[in-house]
Amino acid sequence: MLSKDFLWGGATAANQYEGGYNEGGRGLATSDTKTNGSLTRKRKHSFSNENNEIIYLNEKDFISYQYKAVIDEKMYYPSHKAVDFYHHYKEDIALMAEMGFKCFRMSISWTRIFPHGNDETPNEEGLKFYEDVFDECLKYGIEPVVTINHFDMPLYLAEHKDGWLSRDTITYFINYCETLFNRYMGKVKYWMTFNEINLLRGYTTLGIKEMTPQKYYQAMHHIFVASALAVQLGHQIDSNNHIGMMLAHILTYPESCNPLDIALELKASRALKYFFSDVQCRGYYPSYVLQQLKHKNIEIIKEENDDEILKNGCVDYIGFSYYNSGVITTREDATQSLGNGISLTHNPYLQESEWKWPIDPIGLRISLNLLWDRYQKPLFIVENGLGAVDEISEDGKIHDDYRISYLKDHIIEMKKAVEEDGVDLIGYTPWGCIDLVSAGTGEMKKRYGFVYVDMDDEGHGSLKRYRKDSFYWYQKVIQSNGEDL
Ligand code: BGP
Repeated sequence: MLSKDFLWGGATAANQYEGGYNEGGRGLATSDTKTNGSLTRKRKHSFSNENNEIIYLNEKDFISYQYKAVIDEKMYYPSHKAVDFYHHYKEDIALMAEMGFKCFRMSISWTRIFPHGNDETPNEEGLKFYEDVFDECLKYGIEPVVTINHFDMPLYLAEHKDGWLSRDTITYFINYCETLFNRYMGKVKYWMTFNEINLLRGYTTLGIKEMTPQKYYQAMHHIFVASALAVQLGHQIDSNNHIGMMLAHILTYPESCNPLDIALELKASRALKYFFSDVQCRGYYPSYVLQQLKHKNIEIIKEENDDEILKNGCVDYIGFSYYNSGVITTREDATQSLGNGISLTHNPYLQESEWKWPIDPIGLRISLNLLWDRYQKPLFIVENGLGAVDEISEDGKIHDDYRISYLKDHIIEMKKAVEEDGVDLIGYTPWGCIDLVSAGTGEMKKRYGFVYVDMDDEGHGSLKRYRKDSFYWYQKVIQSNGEDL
C-alpha cells in the first residue's frame, strides 16, 4: 500500500500555463519569444513575417528579431496567453480539488516577481498573485509544490547580462529565492530549484545566444552554485522547507549485450542525466566529468568557496520527469544522434505515442530503482503522461481511454517499485493536468490533461474547461490511494 500521505496531484509550469504575460507588472521572459511549432519547427531560424514572407536569419539575428517582435506583438507567442491560468486559477484549482488532488506542482514566473531579474525591489502584484494561488490551494488542503525556475529567465538578463554565463545571475537568482522563501513561509514547503536541469540549453533557459561547450559548462556551473545556495538559504529561512532538484530521467538501454553497447550506454547515462544529479545529490563534480573536461580543454572558472557551496547545498529529494526510454546504439543507421558518438534507435518491444515517444511503463519502475539505489534520497515523480490529440465527441465528452491506459500502466509499475522494491516515493504528479502548451512544439494539440481546454495552436478558443473521462478515472485512483485502477 502507498502511504496515506502520498502526494497525488498534477503538474504545470508558468510559461506553458499561466498567460497574462504583460499583466500585473510582469516583465518579459525568454519564453515569451518562443513562437509556436508551426512557425519555427519546419525550418530552423526561419519564419513568415507579418507580410507572409519567409525570412531566414542566423541564430543570433533570429533571437534579436524575436526580441523586437515580441515587444511589437507582431507574432503569435504561445506563452502570452497560454491557457490563462492567470485569470482562471480559482476555477482550475476547484477542478483539481474535485479530482481530490493532495498537491499541485506549478512554477513561479521570475519576471512576475522581478520584471528585469535584477530590480531593487520585487513587484508586489506578482507576489500577491502567487499568494492568492497558494491560499486557494490551501483552502482545499492542496499542498503547493513549487518549481522556482521552469524553462525561462528574465529577457533583460538574457539580452543585457549574458544570462547564466554571468556570475551576477547567481546573485539575482538568490535574491529572487530569498524573496519567495520569506514571503511564502508557512504556505509552501516543497520546492524544486531548476526544472529538468539536464535539459537546459541555449537561449530560452540559459539566456546565451551563441553557445559553445566552454560557455555551456560555465553557465551550468553557475546554475549548480545557485541551486546549492538556494538549498542552504531555504533551510536557513525555514527548516520545514524541502528543497529538491528536478531531473529529466532519460532512461537508456544498451542495444545488445555486446560490451561495446553496454559501455556506450554507461557513457550516455552519465552525460544525459547522472552528471547533473551527481553534482546536486553528492555535492561534487564526478570524476568522469572532470576527466572529460580536461580532454576537451574546458576550464570552468570557479570561485574559492564554490566547492564548499556545492557540498553544503545537496538537495533533500529528487523530483524527476519520466515519459519514455531510449535505446543507445553504435549503429550508423540510428534514428537520432545525440552527439559525442551517442545515438538512439527504435525499440522493437515498445509501442510509440503519436509523437513517436516510446511507451515504457516498466521503465518507470527501473528508473525509480536506479535513482534510489544511487542516491538513497526520497523520490518524487513530478512529470509523467501521454501527449495525445483529444477530440470532443458528439456526446460532448472526451473519451481519452488511451491516456487512462498509459497512466494506469505506469502507476502499476510505480506501486511495484514502492511495495516490492522498497523505494521511498513521496508522490506522483502527472504532467499538464489541465491542458497546456507543449514545451517541445509550442502547440496546443499535444495534450496531457484530465481537463480539456478549448484553445487551438494559433491561440483561438473560448478557454472553456471540460472534464475528460480520465478526470473521473483519476478521481477514483486518488480516492482509493491507487488501489482502484
Ligand atoms: C518536460 C518539461 C515540461 C513539459 C513536458 C512534456 O520536458 O518539463 O515543461 O512540457 O516535458 O513535453 P512536451 O510539452 O514537449 O510534450
